Amino acid sequence: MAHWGMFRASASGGEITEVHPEAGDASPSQVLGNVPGSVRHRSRITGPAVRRGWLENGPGPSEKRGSDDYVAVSWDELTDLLAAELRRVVDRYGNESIYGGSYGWASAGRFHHAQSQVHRFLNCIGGYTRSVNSYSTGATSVVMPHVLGAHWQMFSRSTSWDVIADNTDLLVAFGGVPVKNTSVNHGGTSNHPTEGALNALRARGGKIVTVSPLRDDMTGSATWLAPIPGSDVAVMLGLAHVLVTEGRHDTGFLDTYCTGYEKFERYLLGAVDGVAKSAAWAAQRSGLREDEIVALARDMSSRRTLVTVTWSLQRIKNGEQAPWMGLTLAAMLGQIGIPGGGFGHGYGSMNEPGLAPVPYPLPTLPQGHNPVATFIPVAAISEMLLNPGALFEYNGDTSVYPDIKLVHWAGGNPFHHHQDLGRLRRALTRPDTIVVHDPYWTPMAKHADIVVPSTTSLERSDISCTRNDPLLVAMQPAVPRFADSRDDYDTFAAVAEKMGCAQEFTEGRTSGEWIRHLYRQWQGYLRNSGVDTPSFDDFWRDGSVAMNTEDRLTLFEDYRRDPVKNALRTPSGRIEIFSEVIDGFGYEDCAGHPAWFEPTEWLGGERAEMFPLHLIANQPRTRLHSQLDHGATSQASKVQGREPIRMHSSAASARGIADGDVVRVFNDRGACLAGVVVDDGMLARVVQLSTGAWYDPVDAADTASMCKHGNPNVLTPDVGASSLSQGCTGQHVLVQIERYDEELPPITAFDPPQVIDRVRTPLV
Ligand SMILES: Nc1nc2c(c(=O)[nH]1)N[C@H]1C(S)=C(S)[C@@H](COP(=O)(O)OP(=O)(O)OC[C@H]3O[C@@H](n4cnc5c(=O)[nH]c(N)nc54)[C@H](O)[C@@H]3O)O[C@H]1N2
Ligand SMILES: Nc1nc2c(c(=O)[nH]1)N[C@H]1C(S)=C(S)[C@@H](COP(=O)(O)OP(=O)(O)OC[C@H]3O[C@@H](n4cnc5c(=O)[nH]c(N)nc54)[C@H](O)[C@@H]3O)O[C@H]1N2
Ligand SMILES: [Mo]
Repeated sequence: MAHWGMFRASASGGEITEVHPEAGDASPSQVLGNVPGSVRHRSRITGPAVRRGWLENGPGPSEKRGSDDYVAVSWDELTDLLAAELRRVVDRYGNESIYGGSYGWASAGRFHHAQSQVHRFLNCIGGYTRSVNSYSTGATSVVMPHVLGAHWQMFSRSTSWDVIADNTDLLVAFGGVPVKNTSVNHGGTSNHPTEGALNALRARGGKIVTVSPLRDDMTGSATWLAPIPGSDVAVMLGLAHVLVTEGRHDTGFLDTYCTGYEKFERYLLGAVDGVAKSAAWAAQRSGLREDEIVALARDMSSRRTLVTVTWSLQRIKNGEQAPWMGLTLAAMLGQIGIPGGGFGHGYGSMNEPGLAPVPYPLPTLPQGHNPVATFIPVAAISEMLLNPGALFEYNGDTSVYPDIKLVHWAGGNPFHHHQDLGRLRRALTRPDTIVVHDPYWTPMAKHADIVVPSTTSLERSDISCTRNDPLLVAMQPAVPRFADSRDDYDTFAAVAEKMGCAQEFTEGRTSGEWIRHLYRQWQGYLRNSGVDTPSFDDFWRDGSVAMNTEDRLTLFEDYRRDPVKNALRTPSGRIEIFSEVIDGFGYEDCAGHPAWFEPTEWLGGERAEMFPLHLIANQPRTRLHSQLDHGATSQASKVQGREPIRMHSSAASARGIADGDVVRVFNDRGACLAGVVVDDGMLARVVQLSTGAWYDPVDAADTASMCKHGNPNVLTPDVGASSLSQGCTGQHVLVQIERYDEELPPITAFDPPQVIDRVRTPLV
């Protein structure tokens, strides 16, 4: 099982040679094609290693990170060094000075889940500074609990695809429903039903309107509206304005199920600032036609309509507004809680929304208790490292950035996920020590002082399952452990032993015993709820257990049925179109109701005079994030070895650029090369370059160096969505593009650094 689907692997000589998707999967992911050849790829870390400068000079800030050599050490030496350094940092600076947020997707599997392992371990040694929220839904996860009393429940208990296919007459999809993203589900998935559901909706006579700068955010027939990126809130306000001025809004629903609509309406109609957020006003900001907006609003109010907003729309500056305004628009239509109507968030962002949830808890490795209260919003990593002691705003509180001495990462790649990589590199010079566990020499591993070679999930046993999939799956190793790599669990157990907390960490179990234990614990829980499951041995032999799911859900059906008994977990118990709590925070960049804020990175502003193209840094079609970028599916998409950038023919020809050319994409933060694919299925001033090409600087010693491979995060802004959420804003960035006529530098991202073998090359 992988995050992108269930498969069987054929192997030979310690390597995966072929993968066969699960027979029941309606639409297996092409990302599976990256797996063959990945175990013994040259970018694997073959054994424990320590950065030469760190070994020679001891811990301390260093500008050599990212360009230093490494020294091969034994496992015993590595675990000695790691235990001693953790002990030194804890004794001298306290546990708060360890940053253990360790954000990232790692691999599927409940026991070997890298974040659970590193957090459990760090808790055993007294805790760590943690991170809160995700890069995925940073803004949503803070605003939605205030206004809807829910966050992840919106996805895991969303209206199911069957219900949509059977009932929705009009699907209005902001950000589309990009089927490419439904490849993936956190923790795995055994089926991919999205495309089939969209086709079933169409076959019933349902209509789809996709609102997105890219045509292919919707597959199959649909009406395509392409607003200027970042202008969706203006479009939604324009739609809302038509509803009110034509008396098409559902006042009964707003009175019974919502609070604060009147205050929002005053803003909408211009009573507050003298500006009516009319369809004409929206047309000016979005580039859509006024009559298109008016017609859509009328259409929406006369049929069973589902308004859905992808997560990408909140991964921008003021990202709270689009989902909040989408919800408000759906509330005005009055169909929330009715099958096939209402609101959705994240259809096409991940496979989970629209899939039936499992009604009981899943086997989980307990992470223990973290006595350190210090935290950061996850995307504030550089900010924290560069500004110890500085104050920051978050969700109504003012907190202080800690002074971090040691960064401990397992299962994530900040050079994939973070913005403004030049700034991240400067930030990573600051700590005394950086520890990275990864199977591969990722750019993050190449910035580590202590490099811990992990196994991949193909090399170990585990249990996988996720909250919206019926199958609990026995993951059995397909190949033996690669070279001198180890399971993260065994590494942590060895370090725990040296630090005197082995019993607390392992509870006396091997990894095999833990997997059996987690299964049995889960089985006991289910038995108490009257559900029988096979014995562990039968489960392991058969390969999976099918669980019950709650089929045919409609989001907030229960709330609609009885808004008192099933009150929402908001202060008012209702949908908060105006939130007294958020209003009370007094933020300039987030008001008490959804509102239009002019973006910083957008074509409507001054910055576009300097950088006239809007780059969409969205999720890659051909892989999960940076994982297996060297795999066949990912490599097949590259252009002259560079990540593909899609451009409209008019933007390309105006710059003397042809399909297949390599270009330099740049702004005042950085530059990267990319390979051009001309595509007219997008706005003329929009370009699209997905995340995930491994960061590959021309000069590894220079933090501002151009990335020759095509990582868009050398360009993106490192700023929080707002004082409320501080969410990641990596989706949008303004750039300029020129043809690159110089000799092409070779791609070196997948080459390991120089690793000195100490036996043969003694250090002086
Ligand atoms: N510009 C821009 N940037 C973005 C986004 C965007 O839209 N635009 N999207 C953001 C989003 S939504 C996300 S979720 C992030 C994703 O960012 P990440 O989750 O950090 O990206 P991954 O490439 O999945 O990194 C996972 C790492 O875990 C390693 N790994 C796999 N299995 C194991 C294991 O068993 N043990 C250990 N120790 N390591 C393992 C992999 O080799 C890989 O290096 O990126 C964010 N970045
Ligand atoms: N194949 C694959 N699937 C994935 C992932 C992956 O790495 N690979 N990553 C997974 C993860 S961790 C996450 S969090 C989700 C993320 O899910 P999302 O954030 O929803 O995914 P993106 O692909 O970044 O963006 C979806 C689409 O939104 C459109 N868009 C961008 N800006 C705007 C805008 O201003 N207005 C409008 N209307 N549309 C806009 C883009 O054209 C883009 O294709 O994807 C998941 N799915
Ligand atoms: Mo994500």
